[in-house]
Amino acid sequence: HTSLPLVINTWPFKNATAAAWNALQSGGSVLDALEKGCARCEMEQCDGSVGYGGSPDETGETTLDAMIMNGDTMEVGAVADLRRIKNAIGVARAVMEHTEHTLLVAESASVFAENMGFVAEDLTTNNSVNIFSQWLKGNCQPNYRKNVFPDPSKSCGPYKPRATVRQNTGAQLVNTRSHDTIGMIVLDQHGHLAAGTSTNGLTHKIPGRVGDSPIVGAGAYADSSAGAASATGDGDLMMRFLPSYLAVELMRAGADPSAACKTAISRIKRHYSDFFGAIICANTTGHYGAACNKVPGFSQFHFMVSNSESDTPLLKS
Ligand code: SD4
Repeated sequence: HTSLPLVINTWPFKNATAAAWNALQSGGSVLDALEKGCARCEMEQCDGSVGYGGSPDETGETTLDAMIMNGDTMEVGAVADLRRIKNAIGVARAVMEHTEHTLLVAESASVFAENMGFVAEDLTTNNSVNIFSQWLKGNCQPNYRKNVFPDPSKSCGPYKPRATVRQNTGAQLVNTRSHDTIGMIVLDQHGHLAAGTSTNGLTHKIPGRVGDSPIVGAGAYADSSAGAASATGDGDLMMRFLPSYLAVELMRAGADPSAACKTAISRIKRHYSDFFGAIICANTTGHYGAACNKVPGFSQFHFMVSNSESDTPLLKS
């Protein structure tokens, strides 16, 4: 396909696309490009939902999730609930390249990162402090608890389980301003594929909550013999369906990227018709597509594309 190489990423995070593209142009691998692209968003705090200073949890702390996957070797490195380290995608890559493991979490992931030379620093900013204090003033709404007492609408906890039949309450509380991950796919001229994500997750999440982004097959998946995909949106729901894995398997079976993306989203809609989420897909020839459901505040989901057909990243929807 003549339009190779290809970089695509979720949301209008144009500088991330450009950073990945430039890394490829200067001879970097697809992994280098993916890391540079996502790191760019971590530094810029894209939309407040990637990197430090965004999405404070119930205690006011920002924690990060990230993943990188090599579609040639199927190696993966991921971190979840990472604390005090800004460069989550870098730590994910270190997990992939300097350990036999796939996923490191929480405090232990931070210790690993520090030992690997990453700088530990506070991820709190005035922005995250403000989001947190507004939420406390608003009686901790939205609140992600269910079947607990005291009633989450009246109190900021602590909560205890209520002895009732557990109900599926769906995803009513999620709002998009708290909810934009960078998910990226990079494909080079030789057909090497990589996919990855970086996010600060969900605002006001319960400490310890990990979303779809660092989970293989959920937040992203890459297989250089089939294609790659990456998802964004309500990770608590989306990760139950492994949408990125599903989309890649559909492309392997011959679906074009748009159809694969659409089916992966439809699978989730069967159970959660109002869920918010989107997915980007690319196959091994550089064709790409996307699909979404209920992007709050927007009529469509936007993503970025760079390939040899254009010098600058293009906004698509
Ligand atoms: C999460 N999926 O942690 C991430 C957030 C996100 O667009 O993608 N927002 O649930």
